[in-house]
Amino acid sequence: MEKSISGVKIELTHGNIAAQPDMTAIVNAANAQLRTGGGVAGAIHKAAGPGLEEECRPFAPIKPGEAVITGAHRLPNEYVIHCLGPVYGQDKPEDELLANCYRNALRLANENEIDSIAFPSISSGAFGYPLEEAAKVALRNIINDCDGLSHVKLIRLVLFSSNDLEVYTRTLSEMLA
Ligand code: AR6
Repeated sequence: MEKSISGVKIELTHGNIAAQPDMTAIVNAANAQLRTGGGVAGAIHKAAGPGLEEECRPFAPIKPGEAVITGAHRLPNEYVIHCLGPVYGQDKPEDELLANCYRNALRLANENEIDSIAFPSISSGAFGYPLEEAAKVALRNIINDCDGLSHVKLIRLVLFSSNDLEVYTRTLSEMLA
């Protein structure tokens, strides 16, 4: 699915965040220590190689909602933006902290004159955020921020399962209806 909002294209696709060679930046669903892990963080660090953890070290630890930017090392992108999502039921208010991830990542992308950025569904894996709620927060904040983006022209959400893609597609259609 594709939609254009204030000149910014929003794309929803099924795939692996670590295999998006046409995107300038990809977003990591990080841990506070900015180390490798499971899910998205594991896939990104594995593909990037050990230089990514090394570059991340001085920035750690980060707090829920925060984002930091690094190079992409062996990944086919220029940048990785690392966001720490909230652990559902623990870091509160969850919706504000999750919103801050998307907003801070887009701010960093725009400040670094990045034209295209791919996000995973932050917090909806190991951190337990219910997918439908996570999709609403992600899409609402991305849509709201499109107006203020002077450099970002393409925002892609890379969903790991066909069910996740379906939920995001339905949520975006309802929001724009
Ligand atoms: N590409 C795109 N999406 C993926 C991929 C992938 N390669 N792998 C998983 N997903 P998660 P979180 C989906 O757990 O909830 C890590 O261990 C997944 O199905 O990666 O923010 C870190 O070290 C889910 O929908 O991130 C942290 O400790 C979504 O991406 C912790 O997990 C997010 O799942 C972060 O937890």
